[in-house]
Amino acid sequence: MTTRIILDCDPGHDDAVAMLLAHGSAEIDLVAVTTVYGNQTIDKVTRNALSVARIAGITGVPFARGAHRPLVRTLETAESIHGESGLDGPTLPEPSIPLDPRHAVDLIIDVIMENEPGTITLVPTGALTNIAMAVRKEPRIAGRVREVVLMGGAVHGGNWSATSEFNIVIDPEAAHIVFHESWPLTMVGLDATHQALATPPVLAAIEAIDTGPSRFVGELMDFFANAYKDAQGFDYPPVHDPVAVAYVIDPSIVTVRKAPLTVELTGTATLGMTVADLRSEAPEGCTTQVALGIDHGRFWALVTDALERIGEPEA
Ligand code: PIR
Ligand code: CA
Repeated sequence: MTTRIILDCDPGHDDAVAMLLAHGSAEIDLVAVTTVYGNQTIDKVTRNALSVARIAGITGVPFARGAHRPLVRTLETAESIHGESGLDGPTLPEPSIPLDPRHAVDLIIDVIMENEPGTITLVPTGALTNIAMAVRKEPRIAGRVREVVLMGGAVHGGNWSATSEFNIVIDPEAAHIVFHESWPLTMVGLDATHQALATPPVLAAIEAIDTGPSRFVGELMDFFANAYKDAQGFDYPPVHDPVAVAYVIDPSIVTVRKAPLTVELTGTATLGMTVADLRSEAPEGCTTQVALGIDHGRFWALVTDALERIGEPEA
């Protein structure tokens, strides 16, 4: 049984790895890729998504451009981490597939409404603007998606402020909409993704695959490692977004706990903080859960397996 997913992303070094993992996994059927501003502007991340598609040999999958700014707040990008292009490091090829003419919001709605209920998993790895807009435009999608597995938030701490994670804090109103919908939702936040470190043995295993896509990941990780060292003092960079994809492939790789979740919208020092109520067992009917850790070895084995399966795509 494969799981059909829509990847809604802002590539982004770790988004690129998430796309490669989804494409290379035998357990996943990547049915659409949509983009959202975030790590860089919408034009840049959309072009990056198409360049990654070429490197990975992804064809026959619609790619659509989405929101260019948050619902309420002003646009903020993560150039300090992802560079001027949003995917600094490797040389990016010209895209070889066209963009779908639809807005990402419409592609998301169309895919969910055209497929059997309970078959499409949404995997957002950027700001939640497109997802929030989609469920407001077509509320029936809430009852039709299998689940939402998103990278964002944190139970403890943040990376864009003391309390808040980037994907959530740049559009907290969108996150609030998504967190309070009726669909099952798994928040794969920093508590889990800060364990997904690209350590030297991991990088050696990726390098040993010795294909175009594996060398691309190596070049991405070189830049990402330096940026993370300079900006946040990490010895090795956390590769956030593929953890959400890994959870879809094999939930046993991620430790999760059911808990009511919400997003801080009015805090003066805590805007965009995700609040998980872990005081006691989740109440009956709780549809949200939070990731608290990963199995590092099995997570990276999924990534290297996917790169092996992708092999050397035709140029
Ligand atoms: C990563 C990101 C943004 C800022 C930093 N400092 C690091 C991006 C990643 O693409 C990921 O989806 C999420 N946002 C992690 O916060
Ligand atoms: Ca991202």
